[in-house]
Amino acid sequence: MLIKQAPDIRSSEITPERVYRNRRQFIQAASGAVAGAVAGGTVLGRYGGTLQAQEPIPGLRKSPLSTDDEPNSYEDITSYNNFYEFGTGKEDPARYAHEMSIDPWSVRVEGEMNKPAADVAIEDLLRPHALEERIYRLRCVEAWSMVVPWVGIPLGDVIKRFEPTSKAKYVKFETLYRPEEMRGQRARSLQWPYVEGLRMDEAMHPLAILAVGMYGKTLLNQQGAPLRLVVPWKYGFKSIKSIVKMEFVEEQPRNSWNVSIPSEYGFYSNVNPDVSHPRWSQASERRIGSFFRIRTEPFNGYADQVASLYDGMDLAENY
Ligand SMILES: Nc1nc2c(c(=O)[nH]1)N[C@H]1C(S)=C(S)[C@@H](COP(=O)(O)O)O[C@H]1N2
Ligand SMILES: [Mo]
Repeated sequence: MLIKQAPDIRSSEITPERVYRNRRQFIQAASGAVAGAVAGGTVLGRYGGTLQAQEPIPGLRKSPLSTDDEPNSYEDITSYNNFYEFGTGKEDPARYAHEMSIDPWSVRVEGEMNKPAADVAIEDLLRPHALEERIYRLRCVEAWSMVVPWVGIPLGDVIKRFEPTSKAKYVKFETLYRPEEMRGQRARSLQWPYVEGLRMDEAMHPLAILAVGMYGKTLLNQQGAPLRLVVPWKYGFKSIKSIVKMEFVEEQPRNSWNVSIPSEYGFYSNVNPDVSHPRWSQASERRIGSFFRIRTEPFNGYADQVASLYDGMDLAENY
């Protein structure tokens, strides 16, 4: 894929040392690494003419839940993105997402839960958990796909800490709303903030993760730094980026794509080759970086693990 050379890196785009230190602390907290275990300092990625800081993440475990598919290149994964907060073009996120500041970052957790509502600093959200590498297929509803070596933690482990009550039937997520830094939010391409949701049993499924990195380093902003959802058996739009809020709710949340075009995008959005999108077939997909189309698998190849979540449901009706 296209990698743009940085034509002109202004010093204002270079992250100050203080920010590096903070980010390093959050990664160390999360991976349980002792101080000084981060070798090599900061790694800088150059994409779309911008410079962003990434931290190497030490002490990663490899998850047995990974796919054997060959991961896409780092360049493909970080230069061809959907993140409408920065524009509707696939290259817009790589070009403009550096305008979003992600440090400090906290997540508001509230709703039907026993623990009191709280603004949880990302360091504290991650601290009790061991980060692991999970290689997953990501299937966009637009019939392209990628394979990404994510770094993250099971969403269910985080949810349990807040002790949702029996009234918590769904989890609702929201992305940062900050139009000064997210130029796509100054347009009405979608409802802002971006909202997504999962049924509680989907959210608790061990395949659902919160990702903070990929290829062994922290996420770039265009990927949804510093914290995004990844739900590999669903179309990509469920995997909401740059999360600032998690709420336990009784009613099914109205997700942004469903609000904007309900006839085309539902709530469940499980990958399903048998149910066409109104404007195109979902039977096959093009893996980014490859010329050929491949067959799309039910539940994106994760049917053995997740199909039972939908026993008795009509998946053409509940698309
Ligand atoms: N906040 C937010 N999250 C988002 C989107 C978005 O526009 N805004 N796009 C979604 C879509 S349609 C896809 S396919 C994936 C793309 O993830 P990637 O860019 O990391 O491949 O992010 C999803 N998460
Ligand atoms: Mo997508």
